[in-house]
Amino acid sequence: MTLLITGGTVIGPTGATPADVLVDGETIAAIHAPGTGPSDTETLDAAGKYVIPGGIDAHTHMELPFGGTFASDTFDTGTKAAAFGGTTTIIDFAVQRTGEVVQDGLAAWHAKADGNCHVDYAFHMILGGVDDDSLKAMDQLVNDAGITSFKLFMAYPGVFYSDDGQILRAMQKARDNGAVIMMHAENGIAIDVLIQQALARGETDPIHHGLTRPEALEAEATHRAIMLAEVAQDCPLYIVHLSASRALAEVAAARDAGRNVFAETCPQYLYLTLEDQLGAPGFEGAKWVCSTPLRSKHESHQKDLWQGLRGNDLAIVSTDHCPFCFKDQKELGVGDFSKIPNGIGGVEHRVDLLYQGVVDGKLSLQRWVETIATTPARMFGLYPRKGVIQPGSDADIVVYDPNGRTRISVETHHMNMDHSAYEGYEIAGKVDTVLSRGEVIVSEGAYHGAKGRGRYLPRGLSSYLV
Ligand code: DUC
Ligand code: ZN
Ligand code: ZN
Repeated sequence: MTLLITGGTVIGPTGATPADVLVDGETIAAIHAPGTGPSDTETLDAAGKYVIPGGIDAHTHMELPFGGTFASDTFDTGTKAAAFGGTTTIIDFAVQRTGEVVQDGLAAWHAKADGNCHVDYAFHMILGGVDDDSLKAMDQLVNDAGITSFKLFMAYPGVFYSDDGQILRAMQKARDNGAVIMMHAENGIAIDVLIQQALARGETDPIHHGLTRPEALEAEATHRAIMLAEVAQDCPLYIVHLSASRALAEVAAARDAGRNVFAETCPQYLYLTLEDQLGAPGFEGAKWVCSTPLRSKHESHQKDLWQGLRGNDLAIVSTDHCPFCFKDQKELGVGDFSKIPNGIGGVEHRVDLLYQGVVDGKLSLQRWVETIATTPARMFGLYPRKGVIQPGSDADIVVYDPNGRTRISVETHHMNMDHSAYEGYEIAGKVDTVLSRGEVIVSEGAYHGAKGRGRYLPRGLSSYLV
């Protein structure tokens, strides 16, 4: 079946071009000058709208067991919500828990996702224990399983934490096999001291989650990760959920020095703050407990992060989608902020929230598309199948209406959460139509896809590998 998307403006990393896009089956067949495509096909009118590659959220945690509970979106609910928001690929984190065989952790993630996803999906692998076996497993995952990126944690001692020696060994392995090391860069050993001291002083409210994870300990860990990657012969390093100015400065300095260092930020760090959200009265702030934490509005973090996005020191915007309901889940931390499950849900809103950056003059249209789709595809070995509108690529396409409006609310979102981190936010734009591999799965706010239609995407090596 063919479909001609007519009258729209195609946005890609190289610019905005009025063009008609011909979809044949699951892929893009041709890009035609306006009005010159075949006349015997079904058409989709995109006049006055942007035609962009489907969003790729390179950082989600569906069903993650964490903080004594499970992230509340399943692969079913989470990928459907993603589709509504114009995200047609997610890269979730499979988990090797400490003491577990890496391949068993991966098999468990396939079992959760298989047959349940509404859009295509891939996996990174969290290594909860770096030892001889897991180092060997890294090679096997890169060569046979389509997993070419591994996340390590400098935070969460006793849970996911790796020490510097373990990190160095994993980086050396990645340097050899071409994988990317993704780093949760916070000094978890020092943070745990600050947490114990705060609790001993009776400081139990959610805001103390942020106050015990100061910016300095993100910057320090970011610096250390960059230095360890240098020792590992410039192993490709990708800093996840970067939230703060001084951590960004570390990444920028490394990049200026020509290093193989990349970073992502997330919408929560671009829009939400320590004071206004995490510091909300009573226990309300628990909704915004995530790590790295929201930062102070009295410092220049948000301005610096937007600038970093413009200049490519921040390559990607992902969500770190890790939703927990307020009732019974966030409430596990009443009276002790350290027991609040860490995570914010946002997989449905990333494309819109970043478009608001375009409206606000903080990001160009091209950079919007690059940070939400094209660069994630290139960074994580999905390009050119995903992340671009060009012949031969999967027909994952979003028709975006710059004259529409989106109001974010728990009343209307599709994520399995009993609150919204962005309640009441208004976006001057709207996801109009979403195609996933040529199939219209969302139009006029209605869902036409199906659970199980999403496919696993084995990934290649990063396009940015040098
Ligand atoms: N941070 C979060 O907020 N949630 C899940 C894991 C993480 O690193
Ligand atoms: Zn993390
Ligand atoms: Zn995460």
